[in-house]
Amino acid sequence: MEEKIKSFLEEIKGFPINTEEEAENFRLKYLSKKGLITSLFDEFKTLPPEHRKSTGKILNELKQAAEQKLADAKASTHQPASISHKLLDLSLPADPFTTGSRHPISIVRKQMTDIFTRIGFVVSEGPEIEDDWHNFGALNFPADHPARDMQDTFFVESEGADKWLLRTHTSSVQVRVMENQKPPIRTISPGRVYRNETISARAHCQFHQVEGLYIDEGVSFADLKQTLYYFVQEMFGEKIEIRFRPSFFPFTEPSAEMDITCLICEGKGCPVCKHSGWVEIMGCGMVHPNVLENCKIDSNKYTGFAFGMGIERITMLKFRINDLRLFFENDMRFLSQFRSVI
Ligand code: 2NM
Repeated sequence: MEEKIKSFLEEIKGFPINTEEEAENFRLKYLSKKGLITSLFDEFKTLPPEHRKSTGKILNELKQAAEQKLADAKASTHQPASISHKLLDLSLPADPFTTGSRHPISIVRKQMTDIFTRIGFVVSEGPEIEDDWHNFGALNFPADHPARDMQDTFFVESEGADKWLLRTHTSSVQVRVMENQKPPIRTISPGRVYRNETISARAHCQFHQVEGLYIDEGVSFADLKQTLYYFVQEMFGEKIEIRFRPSFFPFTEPSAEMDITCLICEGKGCPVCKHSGWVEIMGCGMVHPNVLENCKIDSNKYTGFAFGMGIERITMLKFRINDLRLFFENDMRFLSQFRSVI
């Protein structure tokens, strides 16, 4: 019998226990009421008394070794039995499933570009780091224009004569289009722009623009008005009207600013529209002949209109957001409110 006990001791030592299931198999095989060690104790009782002392000693050692092995294994298999049962409770409700959502600026940028691509405009993009020519020179900004000052524009430290800067508008993209394509040109340029502003609820040093450009023979201010009216009706609804006020930009002549019916009070007058019933949403005008000539387009043959607007401004009006800084803080309490918008 002692030989048998010794061989079981070897067997127990080599028994692999890595999972809770293997631990239970081990217990059933060796330590349960019908297990091998229990039956060895039954056999032990039948031994003649003179053999009992030495056999009893190694039999007890075998039992202790088995119990120790099982205890060690239970401690190292990671979950106590009670918790693992909970983990497997298939009747529990599932964890809530949360998906991400688009940033409101991305939502509105897409709505805006969709409206213009439906009537034949093509999206064009360009670099955010620009040279003086594409951001200012070609656009008819005089050498002493205040926008060319460090006060308004971020310049990038650069070696040599070239002055690099962060584009202050996406008109720079349209200069590249005019330089590289022949009319007819119908393009819109959405993108991020930079201006050296003190950050507040109404101003930021970075924001987003959509600029548009249409050049062909015989393009008139009437085309500009009808295109922008179509845009406003698609973007804000059929009740919304437009009006133009004369303005000035270096790259357009004549130039105008366009207002739409105040969305908050529907034109009745409220604090948002300063009781005028109108809110400004963009600048526009007929492309200045100097700009066309700078881009090697014959200004006697071709005319064009252009416009530019801030995506933040449109988004604020559409979703009634009153602080520009919210767009750049990435606070989940703000962003998660746009989950239901596509
Ligand atoms: C505006 C207002 C008026 C504009 C001009 C051009 C270009 F490249 F054709 F000269 N692009 N965008 C423009 C015109 C932008 O933003 C307030």
